[in-house]
Formats: sequence, C-alpha cells, structure tokens
Amino acid sequence: MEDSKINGEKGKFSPAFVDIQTAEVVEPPPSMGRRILRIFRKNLLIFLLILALCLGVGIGAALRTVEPKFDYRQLMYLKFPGDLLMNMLKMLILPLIVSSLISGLASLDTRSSGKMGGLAVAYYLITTFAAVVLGIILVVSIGPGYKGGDAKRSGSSKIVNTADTFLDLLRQCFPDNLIEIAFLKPVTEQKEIPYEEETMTTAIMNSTMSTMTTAIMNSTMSTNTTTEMTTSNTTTTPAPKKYLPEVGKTSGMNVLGVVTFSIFFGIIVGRLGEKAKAMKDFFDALNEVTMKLVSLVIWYSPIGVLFLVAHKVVEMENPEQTFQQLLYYFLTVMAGLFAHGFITLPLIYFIFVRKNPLKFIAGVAQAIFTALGTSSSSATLPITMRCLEQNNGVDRRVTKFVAPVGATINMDGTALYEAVAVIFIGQMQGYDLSIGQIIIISITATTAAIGAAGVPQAGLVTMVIVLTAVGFPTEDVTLILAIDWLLDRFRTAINVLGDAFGAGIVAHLARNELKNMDNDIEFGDGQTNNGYISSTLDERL
Ligand code: 7O9
Repeated sequence: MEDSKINGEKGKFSPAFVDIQTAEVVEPPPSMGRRILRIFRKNLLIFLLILALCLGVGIGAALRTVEPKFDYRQLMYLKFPGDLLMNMLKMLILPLIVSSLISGLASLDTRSSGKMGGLAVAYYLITTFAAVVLGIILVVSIGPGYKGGDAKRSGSSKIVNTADTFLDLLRQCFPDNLIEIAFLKPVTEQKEIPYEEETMTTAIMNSTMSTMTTAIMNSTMSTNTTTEMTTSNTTTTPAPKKYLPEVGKTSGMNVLGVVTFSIFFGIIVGRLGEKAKAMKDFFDALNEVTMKLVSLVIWYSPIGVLFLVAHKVVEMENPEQTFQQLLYYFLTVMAGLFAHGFITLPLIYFIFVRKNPLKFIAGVAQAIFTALGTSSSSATLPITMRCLEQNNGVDRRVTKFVAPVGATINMDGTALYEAVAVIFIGQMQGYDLSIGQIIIISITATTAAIGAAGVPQAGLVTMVIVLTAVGFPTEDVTLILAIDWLLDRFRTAINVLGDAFGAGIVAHLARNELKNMDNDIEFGDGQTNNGYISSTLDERL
C-alpha cells in the first residue's frame, strides 16, 4: 500500500519519502515551476474565463472602431457562439433543478429538510434585507442623483399592478398543467381599453345624436365604462387610459411551478421509502448524468463568454455620454455590490462557519466569472453547484436542495440595485425621502427581489412596483436603462455569490442532522439503505 504510494502514484520524478518518526508519507516541496504549473492546471478554467472576459472587452473595443459600423445582422453573428453557450446552460436547467430537488429532498428526512429549508429562507431574507439597507445607506450618503448631468430616457416603461403581480407568483406556484410549466407561465397583463373605441363611439354619438340631452348621454356612457369622460368636447379631450387585468400565459419556464412541484414530489418520494425507490434511483441517475453534461459544457464556457462580452461592447450606444451622466450612480451600485459580496457575506460566513471566506470565494470563482459573462444566475446554476460540491466540499444533499431554491429567490445584488436605483430616480426628480418612505423601499425592494424570478421582464417590473409603492414617477425607470445591462452582470455575480455562501452556511449549521442521517444509514435497522429514513412505512406517511 505504502509502496504503491511511493513508487506508483507519485512516479519516479517526484519521490515521496516516509518520515521515520511519524511513519507518514511526506512529499518533498515541489519546485517553483512545478508549483506554478500545478496552480495553473487546477485553475485553468478560471484563467480561461478571465482571459475570455478581457479578450471580449478588447476585441469588442477594437471592433467598435471598424468602419462601417456593425449592422444588426453582423451583431447577431458576433453573438452566435455566445448564444450557443446560453442555450447549453439553459437546456440543462430543467433536468438539473428537477433532479436535484427531488433526489436531494428524497435523501433527507423531513426534520432535516425542514430545518435546512428554514435556515435557508432565514438566510435569504436576512442577507437580501442587509443588501437593501446597505444600498440605501450608500445612495443617501453619496447622493448620486444630485451629481452628474441630465440622463436621457431610453425605452419605455410598463403598466404594472402590484397586487396582480403578487397574485401571479402564487398562481405560478400552483400550475394547472405539468407539461406546460416547462415553457409557459401564467401572468396577468394590464390590457388597455382602446381609446379609439371610446372616442369613436362618442364621435358617432355626437354627430348622430346632437340633439340628445347631456343627461341622457351621461347615462348612456356610464354603462360604457367611460365614466371619466366629459360630455362636452368629447372628441378632443383624451380620456384617461383604463386598464383591465387579463390572465394569460407567456412563454418562458414557470420556475416557481417547477420548484414547488419538485419540492413536494421529493419530500413524498423520501417518505415513501422502499415503495418509491425506483423514483429516487431515477432522479439520482438523472442528476448524475446532468452534472456530467455540465462538466462538458464548462469547457465551452470561455468561448461563449468571450463572444457574449464582445457583442455587448460593440452594441453599446454612446458609452462616453452614458457614463458621464450616470457615473456616480454606477459607482454607488458597484460600491454597494462590492461591500455586500466581499464584506457583509464573508463576515456572516465567518461568524457562523469559522472558516476562511476568501477560500470559499476562490472555490466558486468559476461560477462568479460565468455570471459576469452571462448575466444570468439561473444559467450559472449548473456551474455554481459543481463548484460548491467539487471545490468547496459542500455536502451534496445541501447543494442539491439549497442551490436551486437560492437561484430562484435569493437575489441580494438585485435587491441592492433596486433600492439604489429607486432612490437615485427620486433624487434626480428632487424628491426628499422621509423615514417612512425609506422603510417602504426597504421592504418592497426585498420582496420584489425575492419574487423576481416569477415576473417577466423582472428588472423593469419590480422596479416599477417599488417606485409606485413610494410614490415616485414610474416612467423614470427609463433614465437608468442605458447602463442596466452592465450593472446586471455585476449584480448577477453577487446573486450567485450569495447563493453559494448560503449553501455553505446551511451545510455547516445542519451538519449534525446530516451526520445523524449518515449514522442511521450505516447502523440502521435494514430499512435505511440508500439514504432512506429509518421508520416504518406507517410512521412515514
Ligand atoms: C440574475 F433555479 C432555476 F434555475 F430554476 C431558475 C430558473 C430561472 C432560477 C431563476 C430563473 C429566472 O427566471 N430568474 C429570473 C431572474 C428571471 C427574471 C429576472 C431575474 C432577475 O435577474 C437578475 C437581475 O436582473 O438582477 C440577474 N440577471 O441573477 O440572473
């Protein structure tokens, strides 16, 4: 055994020797060159990703100077290799979250999963709220809205009804069709009652019924929902727009539905034990296979990231002007994200786990750079899970369960960004904030970030919700859209880091439960094989 270690595994070029006193195999210190080579090999992907990000910016900047400028079609071709990466990652999300949640929860007993779920949700709420408070403190003390030039509006805002949006989240959690949740989600849209219809009817009424008395017209029109129109001058006064909610389905995965279903399914599979063993084995295997596919995709990720970034850099319009106008705002958000990711979260990790948080961050570096390249924490999820399990040694039962839920509801960066953005918009318009408003912003920004995954065009919509709650003009979200895509990358990186720390902390705090379960499996009563819980079927259900 020792022999094979000395001569077999190590090979003759780096002979290990046995320390006579401790009888342990001691490795000779590797030479400087070898050390560098080893570090390089171990972190090859991270180097490649950093290189890809830098090259992407460089190539993009160079391509901007090319005349004639890239047209729409050329831009699309430039992005193509990046699109392939996004597709590959997104393709893996559905099998990955379903299999992870089901196989993860099926291998936990109800008490452990309950404890872990509780810990995870508490962590998400506390860190998201901490991020919002940090953002508010920074934006109020720096005051970026009072500095810099006038920002231009770009794009258009959206009509949002807060109550309908929150009801949609619940509607998505309980879908009516299991097949549909892979590609459709229910949303309530605010349908405008067409203005022309109203004016046309009024116009016709005006011409044909000119002799009609005002009283009669009033009564006719009130049945027509145009109650706010005046009877005189009807054709020239625009009616206030009216909206009616309409529940429809929009394309996109119903993440909340998938997650809710998988959680309940997994818990029941675990409780059924032997009876549902086939199900557990199936989802265990699906999970293994999907993770292996992830290992293949990551080798393509640097190429995809390079083209995604290059495309974005070429696509930018008026970057100098935008930066000048929004520089302080940009710096405020960046300072907040940095402080949250590299001070608050590591501190929380250190307090609970008592291990080096910087090492933990280094372990998930690959996921963070992928987040920077893709600006999507869901697309990064497969890589986050891999990093947590392989580099940081987080228990698989925890990552399987906590990471997908984290990617869905834990968005510290987004919450911080929204709080800063809303107050920035207020500052630009000269609003003063009362304590009451600050409290409203902190609560709504936290809830909006938690519900973001359920909302189409989430960034814009959730921002409108916060703006409405605090009484600021909603059309002003367009002021900050010019720089949103860049901040999105950085807040995504912090979202991913927050999910990762969450998994690390929950795994540490639930370590005793996990250990007990291991013991149960080893020394159990024979019914505990394959991670099942030692109890009779009657007790289980
Ligand atoms: C950012 F867990 C998964 F994999 F199932 C999962 C799948 C999809 C989780 C989440 C989603 C999802 O759709 N998320 C989503 C997130 C949808 C819309 C908006 C956002 C917010 O995104 C962040 C932001 O804009 O600040 C950020 N880009 O973390 O991905």
